Amino acid sequence: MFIHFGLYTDPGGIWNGRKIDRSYSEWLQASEMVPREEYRKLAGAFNPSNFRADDWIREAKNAGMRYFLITAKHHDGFCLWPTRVSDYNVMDATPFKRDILGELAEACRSHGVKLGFYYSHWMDWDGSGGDVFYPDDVPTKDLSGSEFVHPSQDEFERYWQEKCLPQIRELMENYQPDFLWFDSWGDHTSDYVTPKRQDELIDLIRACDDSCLVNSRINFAEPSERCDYLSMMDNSFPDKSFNKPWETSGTLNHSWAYHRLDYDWKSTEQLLKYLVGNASYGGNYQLNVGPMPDGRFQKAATRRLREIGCWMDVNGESVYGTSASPLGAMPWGRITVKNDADSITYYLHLWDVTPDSEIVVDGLTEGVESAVVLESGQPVTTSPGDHGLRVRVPEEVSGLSLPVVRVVVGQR
Ligand code: JFZ
Repeated sequence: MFIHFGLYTDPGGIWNGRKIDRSYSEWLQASEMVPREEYRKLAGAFNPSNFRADDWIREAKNAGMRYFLITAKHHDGFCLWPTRVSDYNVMDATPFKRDILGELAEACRSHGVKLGFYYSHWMDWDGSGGDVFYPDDVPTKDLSGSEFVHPSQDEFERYWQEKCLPQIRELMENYQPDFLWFDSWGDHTSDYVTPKRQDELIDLIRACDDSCLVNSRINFAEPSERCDYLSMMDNSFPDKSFNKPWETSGTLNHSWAYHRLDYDWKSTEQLLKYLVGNASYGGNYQLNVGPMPDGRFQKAATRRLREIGCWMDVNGESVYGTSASPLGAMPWGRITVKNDADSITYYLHLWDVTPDSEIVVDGLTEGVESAVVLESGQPVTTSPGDHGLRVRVPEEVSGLSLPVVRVVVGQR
């Protein structure tokens, strides 16, 4: 579970009574070029009275999720923990005065869910020297002397040494995260997040805890070889495997943070296909929620999480601990694989099949020991074919959503 939560949550994509231009509500400050002093006033209203860390982590676990990450600091520079490095944080600047990251870290530990932090290491719009963003249609000449001018190398270096690195050390020492998720995109990240700075950041993290994982969006275009896992672009689902663990971060609707006018909710079936599709190429799926200003999840979010959880309750083994299928995608669906000492288990994810018809698993020629529908335990008839295994799709699958057939073959 990925969470976007911060000062941008209250406005929820509306500013001065108008829907903001950018579709990501967390981009309010840049989208509307809100002067910093004005934007900072949002801290005075940040008070999620119904925030219960345990409820968030319980929903994640109930959905079958095994790890959790939250926006410790997003592009606006506001921090969800009582950092000593900047008073622009939940304890010093808001009436809420609680350590949101600390409460979530505790809840993750008590529920056995892995913990990670999103940290905007490149963009920081609080004036401390991080890089800035302004709408493409604003001529730079009108920006001279404004808050929206890219920082000089000296200004960025001051931000890097006096805010970014010290805060990463704080997050590591205070909360012992299992992984960090840095954010960048596009080419000009390298203007600031140079190979030298990537090394500096990774050195610090390794020195604090060499088991803490770092993602490739430390510099999306030119990630250090030392990064541990690959982060795809938002909501992009590759049709191939990679030589490193990888993940796609995706939204339930469109915006990452809560947006009052974002009704573009994806169907539970589509979300499950993204999860299984990535698993069939050896990748993870980080599904995002943008909680409401009072801290609760929207019903549309909770409903999808719980429906995904119901499917995972009966079919979870076809995702957890599986690896990419060497057989690739099939016209009728996807395959995930689990290798054991003496057998290989193929999970056939039946997406586009006709009940009581035959499908072929191209390339699967080993002898079958067993084949059953995971959810019902119904035996499935198979026979070796010219190009692969012929599988008789039972009539009864019509009553199942995204049914999975488990086929066990003996190791040669
Ligand atoms: C980035 C963030 O900007 C966004 O707010 C969210 O946190 C997401 C997970 O990561 O998303 C972006 C932003 C810009 C581009 C791509 C992803 N872009 O311009 O290509």
